[in-house]
Amino acid sequence: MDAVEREAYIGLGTNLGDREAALREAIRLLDAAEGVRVLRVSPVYETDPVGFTDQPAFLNMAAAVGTTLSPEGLLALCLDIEKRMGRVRTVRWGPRPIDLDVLAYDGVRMETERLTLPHPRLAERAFALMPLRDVWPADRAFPWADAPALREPDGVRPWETREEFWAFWKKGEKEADGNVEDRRR
Ligand code: A4P
Ligand code: MG
Repeated sequence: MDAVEREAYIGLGTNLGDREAALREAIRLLDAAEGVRVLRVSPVYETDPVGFTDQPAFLNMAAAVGTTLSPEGLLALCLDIEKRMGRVRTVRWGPRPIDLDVLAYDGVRMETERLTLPHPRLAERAFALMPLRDVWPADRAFPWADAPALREPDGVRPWETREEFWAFWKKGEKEADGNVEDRRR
């Protein structure tokens, strides 16, 4: 029996090495994984570091995925991709070649030792909320629309968006809607 596909939202962040290449590689690995397909990607934002501030600026973005994995399965995939891409955990909130967080999974609310959904610090973080809003389904209200972090999204700037940035991934399938791609249409 085929498992039901549900929609989940991954936040991506990077502030070490070739940041562009890291975003592209992480999206490619997500889409290539069994039980996951990337439905939409947000524009890329350049963001000032939050938490531990003495580190380089981040690139942040979000992706909507259709998945038959459980929430725990999707988290495990994210951690595996981070590991395969060479992330070594040192300082909490410190610099990283790639960070993949499960921002939300369908309407699921849960809190275990390994996984909290929606992501515990989401509501405070413009660098996660702005791209998440970009990939949120147009026909559903955005639950964090009134979050204070969105009112004055300091330190979050649209990053240079290039036509060819996602060309490898679009596979020539869809035309651009702004710069958010939607493969469901
Ligand atoms: N975990 C629980 N819930 C989740 C979830 N929904 N998604 C657990 C992902 N992980 C979740 O995270 C630690 C553990 O959290 C995971 O093993 C998982 O079991 P981590 O990625 O190992 O550690 P971390 O990322 O260093 O810490 P943390 O607390 O997750 O940091 P954040 O919240 O990811 O923040 N500033 C800007 N501008 N842009 C950024 O992207 N990122 C961070 C990291 C700090 N400042 C930033 C940015
Ligand atoms: Mg993380």
